[in-house]
Amino acid sequence: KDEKRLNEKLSVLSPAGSRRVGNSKEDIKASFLENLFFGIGRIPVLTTPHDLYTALAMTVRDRIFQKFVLTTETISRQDARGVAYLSAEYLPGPHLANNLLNLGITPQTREAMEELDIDLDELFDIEEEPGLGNGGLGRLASCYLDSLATLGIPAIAYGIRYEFGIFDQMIKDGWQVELTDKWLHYGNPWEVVRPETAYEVKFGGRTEYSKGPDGKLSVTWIPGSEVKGTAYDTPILGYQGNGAVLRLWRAEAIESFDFAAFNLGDYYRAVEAKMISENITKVLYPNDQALGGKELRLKQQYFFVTCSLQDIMHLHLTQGRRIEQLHEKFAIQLNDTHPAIAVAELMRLLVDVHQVEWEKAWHVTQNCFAYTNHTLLPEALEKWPVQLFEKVLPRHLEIIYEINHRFLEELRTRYACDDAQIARMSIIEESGGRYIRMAHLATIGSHKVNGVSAMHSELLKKEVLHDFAVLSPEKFCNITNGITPRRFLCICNPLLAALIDKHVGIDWPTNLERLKKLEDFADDTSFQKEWMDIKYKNKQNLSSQILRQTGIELDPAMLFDIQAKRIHEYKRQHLKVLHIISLYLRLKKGELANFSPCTFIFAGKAAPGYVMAKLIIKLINCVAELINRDAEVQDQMKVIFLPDFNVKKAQSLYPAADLSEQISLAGMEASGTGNMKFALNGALTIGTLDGANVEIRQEVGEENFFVFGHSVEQAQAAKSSGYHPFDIYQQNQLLKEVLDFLISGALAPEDTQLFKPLYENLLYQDPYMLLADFQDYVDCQERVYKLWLDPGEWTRKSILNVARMGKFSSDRSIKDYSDMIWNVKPINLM
Ligand code: KOT
Repeated sequence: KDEKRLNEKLSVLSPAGSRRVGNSKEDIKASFLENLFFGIGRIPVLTTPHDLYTALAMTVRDRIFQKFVLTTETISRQDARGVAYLSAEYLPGPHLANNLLNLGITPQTREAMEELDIDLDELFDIEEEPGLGNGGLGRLASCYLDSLATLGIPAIAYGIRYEFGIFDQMIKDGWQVELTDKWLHYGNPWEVVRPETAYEVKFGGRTEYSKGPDGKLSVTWIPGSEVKGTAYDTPILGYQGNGAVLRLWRAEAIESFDFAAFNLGDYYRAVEAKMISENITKVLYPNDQALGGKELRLKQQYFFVTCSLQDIMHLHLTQGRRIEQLHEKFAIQLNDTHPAIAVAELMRLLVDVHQVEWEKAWHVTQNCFAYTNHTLLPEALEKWPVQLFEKVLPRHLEIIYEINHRFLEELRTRYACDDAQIARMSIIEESGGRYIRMAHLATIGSHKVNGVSAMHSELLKKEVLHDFAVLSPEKFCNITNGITPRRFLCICNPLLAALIDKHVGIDWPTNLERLKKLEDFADDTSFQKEWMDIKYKNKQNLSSQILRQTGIELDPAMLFDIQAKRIHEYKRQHLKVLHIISLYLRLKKGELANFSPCTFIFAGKAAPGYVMAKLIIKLINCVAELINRDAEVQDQMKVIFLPDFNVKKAQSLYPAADLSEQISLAGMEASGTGNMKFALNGALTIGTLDGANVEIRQEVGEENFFVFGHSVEQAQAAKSSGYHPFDIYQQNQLLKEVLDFLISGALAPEDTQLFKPLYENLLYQDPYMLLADFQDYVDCQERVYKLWLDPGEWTRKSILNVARMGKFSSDRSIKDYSDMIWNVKPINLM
């Protein structure tokens, strides 16, 4: 009955007749052909594969828009409170398969294509994904947008439409080579440009103060330059219903032509102005977690923040509300400090533009914003040199000084803080150059601050934001990360999803706790058999992909041991390498008793300027080359570096993993989300007590998780009592052999010194304590190999892992944000 009512409403709201957007095989086929002809001017015999992909994308898009009309109408009619998510990065992954799933039309679309002799999977393969992020943080934003849409919470996600996203990674002679990303090369059928939704953005210049007729002092910002931000909307459909919007801003020249310059005959200068404006959204900065004071990066941040805030205010005011009520209608989430300038910008817009009194404006600001921290790594905490900041955003510097002045005054008078504490808490860092600490600005300007796993949130309060947490404990909370089970199970692992459907019913994708029911089948041998068969098929799939890409043949019967994530020393890919070398050396000496044939797969990008991370990639490839060519160990081990890790590749890695490597030094990985994706697809985890590993282990049961390594406390104790990696090297015979092997010439005969920097770093500094955890890791792996010899028991644990992953649905995370931070509720479509 409800469905009928909704459909009636839809037919009133959307002008198109129902035929065009019907969901039967015939309807889909007809509108596909129509889009092919009228949308891109092709007939079936004269098409490229890309034409076919585009026509199908348009066909799907029509259906999405039809649903969207309803969501938009309902939000505005119910005058609902909503969320604005501000993030400099998103990694949505390929849209086509996701949208088909969410519309519930995958089977009939596949049939419609089959009737036209088109393989739907080949169309999936054609899609270029938007690589508008570096890794975990950007993918989290996209999982959250999926859940916001699915739960029916009014939401807009704001970000930057980078023309070039994260670089494509190639491997040449074992080294990473970066190529420019071309995601927009063939056009983007999923976005709609909104030229009428555009805002002006000022940079540089100076401020002027004047007294108005009422005697009040007012400030004018006279900019040095100006650009325009135009909205590009991508509809994000939730599972079976609602929608949300991803609104990305592109920088353009205010006037596409500088006529003043042109009239003077300087045509090139006129066009130059346009080029300079467009530079702002040209490229995503690929550095994860360490950025110097790059002026363009600051401009990017301010650019997307001001467009987003102006848009939020515009939406608010056009609903006939007062600007002082902004916080009653919008919760604005800051995804790390990249958008933290929003605190100063909202104050500027309220005070300078809308003439709201400072105290009132501050109340609105603090109640709008909440801030999520994603890292404790000191080099990742954003700070801007005051000088640079003043050059780009002179008015904002004044506002930040005022915010800071009032805040420090309060510390002195209300909390009687001493000078040392005041210096620690100030937004301005004064020791060794003056910097603006963005985490402090975000914390002071927000009503809530959260970490992304239980452990990380505790460490945040104990370390980076300790003083703030002591003064305002109620401000701090934890929201453990989650992942969307739609993309990371339904789509990437259809065989497993179908098996689960059969045994627990079909509503688990939106109620992930339902997976608990799988516990009933953990000991059922025929169920185990089906489970193992699916894993085997997924490993076959991955193997043929790897064969195509690298020319290396794999045996799906081997244990697939995978580490896929950004390459970073703290994530310790090189610890895995040391382990592989130890196995190889022992195998060669005939000393390895308990071993199960293993395929080790690595995937991940290194920041282009991160020399050590790039050397680690080279090391992996040298080890791979040596081992894969050694006939003696052929049946025992293989090592693969799968190039160009992205969301699409990730989707075929997770379902094929037997073992998931989550081996960062404890205290370093804020949460991790790959750990959740692997476990949800039936991999067992070997991991340290770091980030969300702790909670995963708690959920799946200690006996179903391979834990090793120093705890945070142990690591900190070891460091403060003087950590001497060289002593460990000398005392551990196996470790010594492995490390010496790095510089023995066996790996790089043409340059024996190649890995010396890595070698020396480990022997004399070892900041991420690989040596301290090495032996425990090796021992723990032996337990892994022992269990592998008992497939029934392994499979039982694999089933229990999946059964107990309910907590890690991003739907749960978003419900937590909604209750604890945003105070928002789903809309009612009826
Ligand atoms: C990058 C630059 C500055 C500050 C933070 C980052 C950052 C953090 N980028 N990605 N992260 C990761 O975020 C994920 C989602 O919360 C976490 O799971 C992961 O542990 C972070 O490393």
